[in-house]
Amino acid sequence: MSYAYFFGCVIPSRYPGIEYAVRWVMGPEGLKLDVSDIEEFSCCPVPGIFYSTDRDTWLALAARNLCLAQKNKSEIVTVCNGCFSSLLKATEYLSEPKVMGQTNKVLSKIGMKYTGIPERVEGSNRRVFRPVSVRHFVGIVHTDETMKALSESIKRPLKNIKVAVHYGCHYLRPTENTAIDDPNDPIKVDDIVKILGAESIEYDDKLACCGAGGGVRSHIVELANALTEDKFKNISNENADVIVTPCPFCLLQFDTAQKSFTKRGIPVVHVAQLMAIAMGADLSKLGLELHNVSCNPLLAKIGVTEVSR
Ligand code: 9S8
Ligand code: 9S8
Ligand code: COM
Repeated sequence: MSYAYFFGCVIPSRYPGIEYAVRWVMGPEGLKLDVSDIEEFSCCPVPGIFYSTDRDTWLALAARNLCLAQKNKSEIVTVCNGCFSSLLKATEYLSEPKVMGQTNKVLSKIGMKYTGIPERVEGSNRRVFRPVSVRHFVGIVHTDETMKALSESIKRPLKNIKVAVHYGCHYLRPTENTAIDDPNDPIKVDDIVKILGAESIEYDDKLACCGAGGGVRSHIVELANALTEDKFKNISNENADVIVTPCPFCLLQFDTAQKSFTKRGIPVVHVAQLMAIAMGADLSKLGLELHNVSCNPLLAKIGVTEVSR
């Protein structure tokens, strides 16, 4: 299967080290998957702002991104929960012929048409169109074959590291029809953390929102930070060494909010960065020095040279 990277906005603009980590982990030095770039991808667009306020504009922009993957016949690899949910939901909306027609009227202005990817039905001349496939990085990694390859590629086992996994809302409930994990008892990021040699700890309200999503951070940052503080207290009570999330927006929130309520910060990394650390990537390329909460205590505990800030 060929994949196309979809990095969204937060990763390239705020945490470019996550992009490096994802490329390294999926590429020839890591899991050796067939992934390429589609340069013309735009914002997904962000669900908390566009989907919630202007459904037609949201769908037209999302459909444009889906058309680009359709042309390449690639599955989209999202690395952000918001991007995953937005693009996946768009494929579901577009499965309604009337909605597809209306959206294609808009797309025709830029010479595009969303149909889904044509597939010939075996043993007949009939073609069916299957929706462009939208995947989350975690869903791709968490397959038997890839988990086996991952377990064989650990160079720096994360012994004695206590990880607090934060999943995030759009990972747990991306749409009404689809899930990548059990929404009430998710395991996939915890499983990845364990394969890397670390301990995944339990803490109260593990499945609660980070506080930022749905436009809350943009509108009332104090409220977003207060919600983050509640989660932080529960994580802190269990003496976590690091907060690990599959969502760069949750990462941004945990990493920036902490200074508003604590001096004893807990580092926050994307699950791809944690994988890259354990799989032996060059630590100076992972952008860890750009995180607001220093990652050096974590690196020291893993026993590797700290990055300069
Ligand atoms: S793109 Fe524009 S703002 Fe963002 S990172 Fe994820 S959600 Fe999609
Ligand atoms: S940001 Fe990422 S996925 Fe969300 S809406 Fe609630 S949690 Fe944090
Ligand atoms: C969170 C995205 S990942 S949004 O703020 O809910 O759109």
